Amino acid sequence: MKIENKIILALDLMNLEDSIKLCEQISDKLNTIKIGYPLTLAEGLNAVTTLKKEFDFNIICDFKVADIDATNSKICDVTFESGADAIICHGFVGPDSVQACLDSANNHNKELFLLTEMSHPGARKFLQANADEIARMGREMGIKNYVAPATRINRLKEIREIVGSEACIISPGVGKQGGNVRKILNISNGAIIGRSIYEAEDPKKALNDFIDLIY
Ligand code: BMQ
Repeated sequence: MKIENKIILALDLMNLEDSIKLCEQISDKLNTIKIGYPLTLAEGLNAVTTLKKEFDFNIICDFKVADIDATNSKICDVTFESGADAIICHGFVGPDSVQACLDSANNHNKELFLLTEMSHPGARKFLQANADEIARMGREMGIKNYVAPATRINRLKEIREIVGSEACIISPGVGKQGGNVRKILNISNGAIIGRSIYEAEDPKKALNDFIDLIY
């Protein structure tokens, strides 16, 4: 997946109309957006289908899929059929659950991102202790794409070492959560940015300011 300007917009607005307006403002500078539960629970998977049709972005569905294998297959299949180009799954559920997501992605000729460690403070409590193992599992399974935190640069480096230089890592936690876009893009292939853009008075300017910091 080629991420224009190395920025992925986390489109966590609560309705499709506002989402379309925002996308119209930024679509000349971005080609990849991440859509999660806020927008899809509010508007349905139709939000994915509509945004894909209107803008032809790369759409990463952030559903943090974390169920048994049979259920994961169904979640991934319906997501890919709605027009998503990629889906994010959790790794802590283990290899059978993750394999079901990978199989669905491969069957649809789409991509899977494996979430390793999360960016928020609470990730230290349970997830951090197992994040390296999750990344190792992903590598052994042949997974090419990962999510790792922009808020802990040392952990990001450690996860990069495990998954290897060829893997694609995208990182949430820039801006509002404190991560530095320039620093993390020495390690990650893309920065996921939400509120710092969509809550800004001028989202286009906010995005351009991030791009100026990168280049
Ligand atoms: P924001 O830039 O903090 O507003 O948004 C970050 C986005 O990344 C949100 O959609 C979060 O749900 C998501 N996210 C995250 O912040 N940390 C993680 O570890 C995983 C994740 O998906």
